[in-house]
Amino acid sequence: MTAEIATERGADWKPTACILCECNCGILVKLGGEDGRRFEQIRGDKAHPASKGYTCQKALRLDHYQNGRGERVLSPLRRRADGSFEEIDWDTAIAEVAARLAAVRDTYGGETILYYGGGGQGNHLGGFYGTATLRAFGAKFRSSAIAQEKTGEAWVNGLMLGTPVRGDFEHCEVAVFVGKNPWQSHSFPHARLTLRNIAKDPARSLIVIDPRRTETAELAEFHLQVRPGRDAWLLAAMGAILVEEQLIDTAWLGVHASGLEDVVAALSAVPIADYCRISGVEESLVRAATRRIAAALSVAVFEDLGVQMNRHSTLVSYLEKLVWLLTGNLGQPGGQYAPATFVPIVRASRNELDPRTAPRSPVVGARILTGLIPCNVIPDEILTDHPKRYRALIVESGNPAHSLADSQRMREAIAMLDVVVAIDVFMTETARLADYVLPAATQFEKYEATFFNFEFPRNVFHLRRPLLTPPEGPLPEPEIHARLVEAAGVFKDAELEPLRAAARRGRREFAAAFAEATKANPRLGSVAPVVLYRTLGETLPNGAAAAAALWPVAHRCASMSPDSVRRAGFGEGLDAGENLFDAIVAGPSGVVFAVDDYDETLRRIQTDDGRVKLTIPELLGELEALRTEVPPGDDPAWPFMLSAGERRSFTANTIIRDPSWRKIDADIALRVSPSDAARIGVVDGGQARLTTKRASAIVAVAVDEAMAAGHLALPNGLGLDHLEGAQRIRTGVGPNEFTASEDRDPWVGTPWHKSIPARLEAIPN
Ligand SMILES: Nc1nc2c(c(=O)[nH]1)N[C@H]1C(S)=C(S)[C@@H](COP(=O)(O)OP(=O)(O)OC[C@H]3O[C@@H](n4cnc5c(=O)[nH]c(N)nc54)[C@H](O)[C@@H]3O)O[C@H]1N2
Ligand SMILES: Nc1nc2c(c(=O)[nH]1)N[C@H]1C(S)=C(S)[C@@H](COP(=O)(O)OP(=O)(O)OC[C@H]3O[C@@H](n4cnc5c(=O)[nH]c(N)nc54)[C@H](O)[C@@H]3O)O[C@H]1N2
Ligand code: SF4
Ligand SMILES: [Mo]
Repeated sequence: MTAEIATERGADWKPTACILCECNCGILVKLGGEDGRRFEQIRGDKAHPASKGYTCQKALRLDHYQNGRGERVLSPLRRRADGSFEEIDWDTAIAEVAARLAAVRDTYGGETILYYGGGGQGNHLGGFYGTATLRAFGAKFRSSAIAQEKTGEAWVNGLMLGTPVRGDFEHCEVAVFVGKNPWQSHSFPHARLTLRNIAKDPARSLIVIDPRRTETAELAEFHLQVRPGRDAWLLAAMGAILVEEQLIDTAWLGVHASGLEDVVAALSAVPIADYCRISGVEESLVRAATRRIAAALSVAVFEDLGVQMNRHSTLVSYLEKLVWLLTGNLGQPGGQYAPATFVPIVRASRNELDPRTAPRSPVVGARILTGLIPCNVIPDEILTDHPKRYRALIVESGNPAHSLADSQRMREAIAMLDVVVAIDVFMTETARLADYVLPAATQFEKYEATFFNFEFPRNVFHLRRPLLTPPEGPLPEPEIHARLVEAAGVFKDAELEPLRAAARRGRREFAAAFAEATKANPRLGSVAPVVLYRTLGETLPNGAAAAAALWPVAHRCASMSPDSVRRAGFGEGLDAGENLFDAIVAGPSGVVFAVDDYDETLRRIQTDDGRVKLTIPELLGELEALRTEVPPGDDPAWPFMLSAGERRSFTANTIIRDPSWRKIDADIALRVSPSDAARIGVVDGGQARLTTKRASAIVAVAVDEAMAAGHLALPNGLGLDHLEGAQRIRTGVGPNEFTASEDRDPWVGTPWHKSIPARLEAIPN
């Protein structure tokens, strides 16, 4: 750390990161208050190599997570027969949970234990240790929120490129956002600054595809105001225009891609004018935006929930990628890049991509991608008498009874299980349905990190240090998993003694001892994170035992991306992994673990022949079938399309439960266009009845000029309880009361949350 940064921070400013979105901006926190535990002041950390001092308004309100009125769980809890909970001590909780999971394994097989979660926007270390618990009890299947948003894109990226990619918005000439509102949702560094820079530069353009005139669309040169759920027709038209107007970069494609003929044939057959009309966007505007993309030196694209949680989501992911691939926007500044990997979090494996070996879920046979069961099929996998139905559920840092599609069916499914264990900081909607609740320390009371490491050309990993000690009761997840694994009897503590002794002598000796021990007893290797935590962990400085599981990760990263790690200054060979690991443990504001050049992206393409595969036959079939499909949204019985779960200035999934963290109350209301509001007779600040095929409820209404007629938007992160005195108070209604688990993508099971047929009615006086 330089002297300058040390003074700027001063002694009382402690470095950590914001945990509210995947950017994880570095922040400095000044603690205060009577007990010294309040987050009195928060500001951006200039020493953080990715965010460099940037934050948005949400980070400044993090005290509401740490010290808000969410119902914090302070002791392990066990459900009584009458549904109430009693406090139990940790030894009892661990012994009983282990016995219950073992009983499920012995009676029905370990594969009937499902693990959901493992981390939200700011915490992935716990889920890493959770892998050891799964192995200890023979569990095979896991799921997380990623399997309700990113698996379609992961499949398409896997088939076409063999690697995840992201857009370089800082340097692009043209930025395209498809169902993404980065002004509110961020997802790349310095989002608002970057958007403003593009908007004010006459040489650059912003293209936004969104039914709402969002804050991002407001800045855009081209706003393609698509009708909800009709992006497939729009993107097909854009691809077809590239072909028809001969805007394809054939020179680049000739060198870097294969399968162009099939794609050109399929796109040539698209009736452009019809598809533009179906999409609701003027053909001249679609053509102008497409030409702008083709004319640009570089185009960066981000598709997100507006299309990933929508009809034809996997097809749309494919068409979106075709648009930037056909125009040659891969592997150059301002185009798409493949970041170096620390932990592969959204990467489909070769096994998963190969139809002969692709794993499937045990009951309904749903495709498993990135190791995850599609969230929408979880109820189908439980509410059945199939012999392999799940019998037990471990939920860690997730709130599936609230966040996943169809809360009603999810609650029914959870009630059918033999045992449910929730590991959470708070008494969540899911924890309340559990048999055991194991209280976790908050993300500021322990070592934490995320694996959302997508920066380029300098990629960053940040191991955060605790700011506070946990109160009596809650434990960090690595300790919880270590105790569960020990209770499962996977190893005897005496087996760890030689490893501990070796760790005290040095890292080299430890490496040799670890290799030997796991060879002699493969069960030790199967729970490696816990073994490392209990051995190597005890020798790490500043109580950083939880970092121990990152030791093999650092080595794997250094061996998989040796040039990148060397360029980041960590040397070569075994030293590189060791040096990287030491730097991670030593660096309180994050570490640049990989430095790349732009060509690295092309080298990271992992298809059979190292070229981009343009053809995905299944999806070309779906493209063809659009011709005869009745587009959604014209059913007179359901005059509205509801987007359930919009990101706003004060939403953050279900991480903050205290509603007073919001500075704007209207943030929680259903948005309606002025013309619809007038027609129905609802007013801004009033209430109305919202109905879908799944539910009907009264909601607060905000009349919003940015909404298109016929479109409704309900925010995410509502319908959460917090405590006022001893009373639980609920704010708003959970978006997934209105959603249905069967409404999902045929390939990967992602939900159609953003175009739900709905009715909205005034409430009679
Ligand atoms: N403030 C805030 N930021 C967040 C989060 C948060 O909770 N709050 N959560 C984080 C997480 S987990 C994620 S995954 C990201 C998600 O980030 P985004 O995907 O940007 O979030 P959303 O607001 O859900 O959806 C984006 C846009 O999709 C549009 N949309 C709705 N229907 C359609 C449609 O049919 N077609 C198209 N093209 N667009 C449509 C909506 O109008 C909206 O503007 O945000 C992250 N950042
Ligand atoms: N209808 C609809 N539904 C949606 C969306 C939508 O747009 N529309 N968006 C979806 C998206 S993109 C996402 S990512 C999901 C998110 O849904 P989930 O996967 O359920 O994640 P979160 O809501 O972030 O829940 C995080 C949980 O972690 C807990 N937690 C916080 N810190 C810690 C910790 O240190 N340790 C432990 N053990 N727990 C902790 C919080 O209390 C909370 O219960 O929601 C999804 N649901
Ligand atoms: S952009 Fe995301 S991580 Fe950064 S301060 Fe805002 S919510 Fe937090
Ligand atoms: Mo998400």
